[in-house]
Amino acid sequence: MTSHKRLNTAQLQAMDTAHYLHPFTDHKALGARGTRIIERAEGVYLWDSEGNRILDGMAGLWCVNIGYGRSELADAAYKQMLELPYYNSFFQCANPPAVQLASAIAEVAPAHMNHVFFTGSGSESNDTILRMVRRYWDLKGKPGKKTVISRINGYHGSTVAGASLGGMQFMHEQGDLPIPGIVHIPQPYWFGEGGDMSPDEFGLWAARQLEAKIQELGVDQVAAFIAEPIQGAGGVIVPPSSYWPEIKRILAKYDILLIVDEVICGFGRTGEWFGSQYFDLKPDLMTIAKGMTSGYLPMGGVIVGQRVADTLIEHGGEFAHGYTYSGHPVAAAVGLENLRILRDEKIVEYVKQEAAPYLQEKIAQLAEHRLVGEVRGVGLLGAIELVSNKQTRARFAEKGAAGTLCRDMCVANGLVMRAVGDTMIMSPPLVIRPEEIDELVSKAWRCLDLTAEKLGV
Ligand code: PXG
Repeated sequence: MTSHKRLNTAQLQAMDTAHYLHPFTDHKALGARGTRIIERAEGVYLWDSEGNRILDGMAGLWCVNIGYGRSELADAAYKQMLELPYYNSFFQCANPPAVQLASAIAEVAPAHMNHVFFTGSGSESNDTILRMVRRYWDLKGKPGKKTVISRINGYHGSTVAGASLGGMQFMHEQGDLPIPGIVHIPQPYWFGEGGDMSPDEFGLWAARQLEAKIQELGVDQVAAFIAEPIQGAGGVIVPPSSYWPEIKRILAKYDILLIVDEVICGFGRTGEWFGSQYFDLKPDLMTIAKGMTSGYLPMGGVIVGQRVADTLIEHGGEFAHGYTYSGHPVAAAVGLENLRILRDEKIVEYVKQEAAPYLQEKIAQLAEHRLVGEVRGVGLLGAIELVSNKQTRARFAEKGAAGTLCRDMCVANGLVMRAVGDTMIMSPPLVIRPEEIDELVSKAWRCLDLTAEKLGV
């Protein structure tokens, strides 16, 4: 067996092409081009196998909240592996880090949310939630309430339940999805779909699609509504300010459970511990993963509010669900240390008071660029919409071409920004410093210039 350290880029790329099937990848195209090998990272920077330094404007995949290279997390994992590398949480057992992590999460979660079910990822968490809300309504004597309402272009993972809850058409097409009992309503994406309405008019219209769907299905059929506070993978879609208050009104009127998918917005991204706090939501269940361990080890979970937890606990009987790695002691020890760092170093406060206002002020200036139709964001999430006409919000003829071009320009110039169609998105580590934000924004401006030149506009 050869250590990867001794292999050069070409050797790694050849082995990769021969053996490695990547997520969400066209392997024919990748084989022709070759993978970029990321070798190490520190703070907000990555280094590839050719020695290029790249500012990571995506915090990995929206997850490395405390930044790279924190040896405290490595030490926590090392110590825990020596003491207890694995034991399960089935059969009346628990391990100290998992118990302490559940308690530490309950401390930062909204006041009425005091229980955690551990999983290995965001997708597994949403699978858990689908099972849990159906169990809840069964226990409540309303077994007809099985349908979950979700949103077109929401993202809730890639397992069968996760992808069904999500509203990504290209995923549904490949898997005969969604599974029965999951339906989708329009998203609150004013820039793309708001037409002649004002953002607030459109926000109300989009929220009222929920009421229309509940009435169409019949309230006796509807178990829950699931949504991200701000859609991440869909293109950093910040709903108009009229949207969430109207959704809250509708959920209360029909007594429908609210599932808030906090996989991206959780653990400080918006400048609050959770996106639910940013929008003043009172979820019955929250999906968590990513920033829970800052991505240093895989772990996810479901934070369960009082109403559902009380019913599950007080009714008794087994909830027949769980994973081998639910409450994994090493992942939990890393999660606990990650929470300690977020809290002791006041990183969430830093986002709210310094980093987010600075980033939002700087990226707002990109709206002056001739290629940019809108810039929006909350906390350390940002989106830049590329258009062919600033006034009409018209796109370029070939959908996604400008975004892909801009993304490639960014990587070539030492910046990771993702493209969702023709929307450039960012989600840097929460610890990004002001001078690193300056670097991010000046590189973004330069890459917009290069993209415009290439497009001939
Ligand atoms: N919910 C949300 C809101 C997510 O963003 C998941 C659930 C699923 O988590 P796991 O851990 O199962 O991947 C996610 C994941 C992208 C991208 O291209 C985003 C995610 C995953 C992969 C790619 O932006 N988010």
